[in-house]
Amino acid sequence: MVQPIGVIDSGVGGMTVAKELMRQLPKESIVYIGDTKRCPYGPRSEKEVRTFTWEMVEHLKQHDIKMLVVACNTATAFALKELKEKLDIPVLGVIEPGARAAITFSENKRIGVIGTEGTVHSGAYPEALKGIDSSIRVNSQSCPPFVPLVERNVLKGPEAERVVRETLKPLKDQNGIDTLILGCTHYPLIRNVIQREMGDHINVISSGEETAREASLILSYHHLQEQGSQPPVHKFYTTGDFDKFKKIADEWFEAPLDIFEVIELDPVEIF
Ligand code: I24
Ligand code: DGL
Repeated sequence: MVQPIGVIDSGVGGMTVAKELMRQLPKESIVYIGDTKRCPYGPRSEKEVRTFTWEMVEHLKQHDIKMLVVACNTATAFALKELKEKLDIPVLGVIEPGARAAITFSENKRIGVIGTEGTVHSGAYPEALKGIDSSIRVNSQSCPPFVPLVERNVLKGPEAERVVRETLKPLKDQNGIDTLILGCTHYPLIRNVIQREMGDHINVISSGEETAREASLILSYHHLQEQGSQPPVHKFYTTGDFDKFKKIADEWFEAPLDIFEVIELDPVEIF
């Protein structure tokens, strides 16, 4: 039986991670849940994010997944540790791969992180970075206007440039970083604008690419890679509006996906 990789996200942003997984692991099947009904997670409390994340995980239990990828930075920041503890399959978030890559790239050991309020306030990136190398200095900044900007499809041009310039001004003024982690699923879509604003001397790291690389390593380590000659089957589930979800997926993947469905998540009690 083919076992898929489970991918969960607060909405459609995790499709940036799913696309990278499909590119780097073309034989693997994916089952994706986007909680678009309750998106965004960025401004929500830790308890809410943990609860919603567990609800998606409970739903995935029907799909016999062999590995879980938490594609949402905010969900990773608040729930990864407990998911790893309580699930008996490999669980990968988007924070550690991005942190590891940033440390490899940085020459001066000063790293910037941008993300949602939840991700930045959780301190998960500095924790991951310092856990790998305690001498790293981290400047973090939340960028609340970026998710709504991308979701209005403003990905370039004067408005995008203005919002990015104004939001990143404090981080830029502090100076000194040589590497910037895009700690949110949506930011790769405005990567060029961010890169131009920060300058050519800054390495910009997008966690999605790095996460897919690590997913591949984990699968080989556990001998879980798909060997078969069957084409993969990708299933995409949303808790929200079917047409809006499908439209974004069709545009983003530029290839028809196999199954789209609206699902309801059952409530779970967390402690
Ligand atoms: N990109 C994102 N979210 C949106 C959007 C977008 N609308 C245009 N683009 N809307 O995230 C979110 C709100 N919806 C989602 C579905 O349910 C109801 C609410 C980033 C997407 C990353 C794959 C711009 C856009 C697009 C297609 C591909 C990429 C992209 F339409 F940036
Ligand atoms: N997926 C979220 C993240 O990467 C961004 C959107 C949201 O706030 O839910 O943090």
